[in-house]
Amino acid sequence: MSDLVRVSVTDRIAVIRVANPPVNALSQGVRQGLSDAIETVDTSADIDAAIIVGDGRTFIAGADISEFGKPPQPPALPDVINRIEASMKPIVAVLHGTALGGGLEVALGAHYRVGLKGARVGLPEVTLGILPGAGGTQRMPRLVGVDAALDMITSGRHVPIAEAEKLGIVDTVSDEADPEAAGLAFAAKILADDRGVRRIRDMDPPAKDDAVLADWRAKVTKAARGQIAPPTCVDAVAAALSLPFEDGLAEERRLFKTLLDSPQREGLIHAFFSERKVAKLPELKGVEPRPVAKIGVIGGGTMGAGIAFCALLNELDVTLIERDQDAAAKAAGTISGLADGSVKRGKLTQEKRDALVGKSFRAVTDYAALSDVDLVVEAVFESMEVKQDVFTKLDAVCKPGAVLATNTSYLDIDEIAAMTSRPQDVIGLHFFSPAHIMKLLEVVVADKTAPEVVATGFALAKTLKKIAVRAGVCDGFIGNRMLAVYRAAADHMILDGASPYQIDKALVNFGFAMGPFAVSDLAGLDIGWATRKRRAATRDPRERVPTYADRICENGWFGQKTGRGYYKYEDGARKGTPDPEVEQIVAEERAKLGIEPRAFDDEEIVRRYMAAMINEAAKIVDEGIAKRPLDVDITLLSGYGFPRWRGGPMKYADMVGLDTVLSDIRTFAKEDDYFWRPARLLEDLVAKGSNFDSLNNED
Ligand code: HSC
Ligand code: NAD
Repeated sequence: MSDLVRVSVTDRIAVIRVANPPVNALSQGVRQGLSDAIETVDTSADIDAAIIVGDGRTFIAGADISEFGKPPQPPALPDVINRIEASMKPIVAVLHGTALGGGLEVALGAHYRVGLKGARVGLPEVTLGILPGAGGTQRMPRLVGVDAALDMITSGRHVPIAEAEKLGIVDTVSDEADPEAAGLAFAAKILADDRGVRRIRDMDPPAKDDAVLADWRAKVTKAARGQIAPPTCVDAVAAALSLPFEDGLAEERRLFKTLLDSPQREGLIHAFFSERKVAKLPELKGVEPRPVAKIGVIGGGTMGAGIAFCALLNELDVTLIERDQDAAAKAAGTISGLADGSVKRGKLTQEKRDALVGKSFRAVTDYAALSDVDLVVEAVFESMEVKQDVFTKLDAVCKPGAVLATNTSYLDIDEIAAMTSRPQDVIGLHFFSPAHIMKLLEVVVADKTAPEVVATGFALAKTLKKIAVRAGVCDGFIGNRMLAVYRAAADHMILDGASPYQIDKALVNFGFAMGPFAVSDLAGLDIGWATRKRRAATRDPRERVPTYADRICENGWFGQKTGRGYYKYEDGARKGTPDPEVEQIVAEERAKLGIEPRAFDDEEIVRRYMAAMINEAAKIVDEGIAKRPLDVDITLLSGYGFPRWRGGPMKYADMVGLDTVLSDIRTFAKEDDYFWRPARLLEDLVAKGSNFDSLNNED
């Protein structure tokens, strides 16, 4: 018997205990152990029934994701589950923690299911680009009906145990805290009532209604925007409704394999593991963060108010400092408005809202109110002078050990830190707008930042339910520095003949949440205009300048907030429509520059955009601004709308082939060898026949 699955017997009931920490994933040893355990149960005259429990904090959280893409090792999970179901003695699965994916499928192979309070169940395979491939798509519809099954399978959501009981996924929810005790009590009752075995495979499937399936297919295909797993899940469930059980299983396995072999699966699993690895930095091993309960926020504008609200929602005490009473009152009003919105959407109770805004928050003007805060986030205007003045004041009032953070987008944090007597406590915490919604937090480490301060940044991100990425100091850190370059590639394509609408469309079709021009309209065109003006004096004469963008700004068209930008937003619409006047401006600027426009197809647009992005990312990794390629991937996935199923730009580059990307860059360099300068790291990796992923495991 494998060590990962232990069997003991209590009162003629076998306890099959899966012990594969941390989440009892169904690795080969667990599958073998489960199979052997059922054999023992079936052949022992001393056993009348069995319960399957998970050791530690959870039942089984699914197949072992790290095995996907490697040669399969027997026994296959579907066979193990069929073996459990075939047992002649009642088998009870006891679900605590999270029973997910293959874990829930094991439970569906059992004859009865008991849930513990607080447990959640789900079939999240779709989020990894696959489908429940161990009978989930065949058994779940038989158990809960087509709509409930498709809802779970195509969304991957974690269903709270009370809802799972209502749906009929579990037979009962036990009050016991201990899974073994709950399972033994339930199994004893099954035996006392002589209820015997009960197999989902023997249940009739729900009737097949083609119209219902067509609706689901249309709905998930639209939402999936290029992802193949969701509609394939619908196909698998359709098989459950029309085929005998065994044939349905075979069809499920066939569909599973097509998804398993797809690059989308590779991209999504890379995203899954990278999201977990991103916070594991060798430099933070064994470093304790400083405790943070009270924070200060300086500036209550777009970012400051969002950061303050996010902190309040996550139980921190917040003191906000503004320039004068009016601005403080305005900031307090913004935060009340955000809180009211949350109450309206059912995210916050009125009572909780009143406590957060009334007791845990205050907006004032006197920096003395910050004397006992543990951490401050500065979010004032993007001006070195203003920020340095703020940090001088913070240095004077904050207690020793308080972390002093800036939310600057581009400025040199070393210069800001130099204004204080404690540069070791100064760090960048770069939030994204809207700060209470966007997941990404760049933790920007300056020259003298102490390791505990970096650890505190990561711990704060966890408190705020954000994904933190470590970045070094440079103009724009990881994300905005890349954005400047891939946006420039898009601008060059416009100068040469593409339209903003064609570029946006090509990139949305590629999978981006939005195209770069729609993004600019959302963020405000004035930001880029100010940056161009700031950089004009130091600009290299070889740099191509998107003068058309300045012309648009000169008209006062700053995007959505002014009703006009690259797109027109009529009557406050949030989705813009193409603007012929913008195209006219672009045409005029091309003529002024003597450019004869040429046609671009969508493929070339994507190749240029991605090559620019990947090349800059390679420079960022080479310079140590991002420690690993995965840090770049997570930045783009969680802050810049990069399609998750492509894994991030570095993973995408690996999948396309670095030699292909480099060859594109060299081709483009023939017309503009100033912009298209290949990154040294990219050249090195191509020369070695290696890839970005090879750098993800270096400590
Ligand atoms: C599946 O089940 C497919 C099936 O349909 C079977 C198909 C077979 C078909 C065969 C046909 C022939 N595997 O997240 P945390 C690691 S697909 C391996 O920080 P939490 C994780 O990397 C699976 N490792 O903890 C981390 O490692 P580290 C469906 C897994 O408490 C550590 O565990 N299931 C793993 O915040 C802790 O994880 C899912 O998608 C796995 N399945 O959250 C569930 N799961 O310490 C995925 C976790 O080295 N997991 N790890 O960094 C989760 O959603 C979360 O981990 C939990 C816990 C909610 C379980
Ligand atoms: P904003 O103009 O909306 O707000 C700035 C606020 O700071 C104003 O309310 C102003 O009254 C206040 N302020 C100015 N000087 C102050 C002082 N000395 N003391 C106290 N309050 C003062 O600006 P924003 O968009 O919130 O940007 C703030 C910072 O966040 C900037 O550094 C910006 O680069 C950065 N940032 C902005 C975004 C974004 O999308 N807007 C995203 C990430 C980071």
